[in-house]
Amino acid sequence: MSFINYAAREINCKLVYYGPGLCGKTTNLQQIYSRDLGTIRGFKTRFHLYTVPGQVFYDASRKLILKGADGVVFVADSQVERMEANIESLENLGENLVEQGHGLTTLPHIIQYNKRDLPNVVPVADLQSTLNEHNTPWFEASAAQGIGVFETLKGAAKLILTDLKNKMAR
Ligand SMILES: Nc1nc2c(ncn2[C@@H]2O[C@H](COP(=O)(O)OP(=O)(O)O)[C@@H](O)[C@H]2O)c(=O)[nH]1
Ligand SMILES: [Mg+2]
Repeated sequence: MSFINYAAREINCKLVYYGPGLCGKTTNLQQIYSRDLGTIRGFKTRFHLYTVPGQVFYDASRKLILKGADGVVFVADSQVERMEANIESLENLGENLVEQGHGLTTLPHIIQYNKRDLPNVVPVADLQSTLNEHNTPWFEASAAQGIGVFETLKGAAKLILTDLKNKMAR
């Protein structure tokens, strides 16, 4: 549901960072802030970044923040002991998207495997088979060190813009 400002020749996209509590969503955003990432058909594209609260009981807030999203970055916490929380959060994302007439198959989304710098992390191949059912683009990151943060953002932007071009072409 991107907002197109014809006067300013600007397209505004909403990108939501989703994931369990303490996985590093806010850290990603702190490294970035709001970014312009290229043009499409002469329109400058501007990305507005949001993050949801991870704790289970904040589901109403998550639903509100997800509304009108053009894309989602699912930030997974790579630590072994957070796998359960990752799975739960990903399921929650799927459910909330379905409620909004979407699904992980129709909304551009990518996965970031964060905290790769820690010693107790799950191998990427295992994360892939557990969390990446739709075989969507994924990136490894250590957001606290700024590693993989922009690659993730650019990957998400690319998916969103491709999706938008397809919609504009219809
Ligand atoms: N070691 C490590 N810690 C991280 C990384 N990313 C975030 N953190 C830390 O994890 C904690 C939670 O991060 P935060 O961004 O607040 O998580 P949020 O709840 O998803 O917003 C903070 O102490 C961060 O510094 C990372 O890549 N590696
Ligand atoms: Mg946060």
